[in-house]
Amino acid sequence: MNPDFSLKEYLNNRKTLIDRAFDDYFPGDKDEPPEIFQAVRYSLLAGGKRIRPILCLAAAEAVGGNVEAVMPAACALEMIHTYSLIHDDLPAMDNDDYRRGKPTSHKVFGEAMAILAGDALLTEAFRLLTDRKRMPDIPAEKILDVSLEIAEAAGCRGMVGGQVQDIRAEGVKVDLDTLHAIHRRKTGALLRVSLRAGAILAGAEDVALADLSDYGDKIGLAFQIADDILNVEGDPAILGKGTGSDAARGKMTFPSLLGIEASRARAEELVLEAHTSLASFDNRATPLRAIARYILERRF
Ligand code: GRG
Repeated sequence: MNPDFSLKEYLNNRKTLIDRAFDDYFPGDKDEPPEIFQAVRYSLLAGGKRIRPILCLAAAEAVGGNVEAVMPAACALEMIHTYSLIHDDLPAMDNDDYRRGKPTSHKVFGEAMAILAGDALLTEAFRLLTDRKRMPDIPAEKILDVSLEIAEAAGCRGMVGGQVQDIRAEGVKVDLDTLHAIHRRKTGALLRVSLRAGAILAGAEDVALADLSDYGDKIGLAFQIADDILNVEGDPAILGKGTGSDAARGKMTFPSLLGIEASRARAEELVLEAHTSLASFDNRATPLRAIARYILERRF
């Protein structure tokens, strides 16, 4: 690992670039009708770690690509993620009052507008992806491939399907394989495709793409285990949302199945495996190596 590399600086720099891009795509509430633009901006600019867009940009970098050239795809991934959080927080789902340290969308704008803000973010994400003016130097067939992969990762075969399996499993005792299968779709698919999107758009060779996909699988699972552990022993003030909700809902999680220590040990193993997946990459993958560890050690 490059000894001069600072992950903190890297993440801050990337977050600034991403926020600037969002400001450019959604400049304010001057558009009609203003309520929907306000609701979209409220959730998009509410903070968050920006892990998915940062992974997309870092994957592009790791294969020698240019960060700004893939920014629309990176932002589209964050928009899909943000829509999923808004809908997940709705009374019909988790009924949460706080997200990213702020009142949830439906608490501020009402339920109808929160549903529409989620719908708008999902739709606008594909608008951003498929607008030829946004990524003019990238071949159209690569953009098409990436759009399909993202749609698959976000839809019934990915995140939405995983959310359905997760709801179905509430209060039911499931085994470790089932838990893995749920999270591979619910959380893993979007993280994995974030890496693939950045790499494909930057022109990655097949071998590099396969290694990055493997890295994505490992960190996707590690991310979910870390999330489950934070739900047990995280600090709500730092998390920006409540804890203990998994146990209250009778949800099977990695800590409830394996215990906290074994869950942490499994996540540690996954981070090492993720590093192994990047063995053939040079220093341009330094950020990805550091992000794998951050995913485990994060406190929010
Ligand atoms: C409603 C279609 C639909 C799907 C919801 C993502 C999701 C599926 C639900 C969110 C609930 C949850 C706790 C999922 C597990 C892990 C996860 C996605 C956490 C939130 O992502 P972070 O930590 O959030 O990247 P920030 O706020 O940093 O962007």
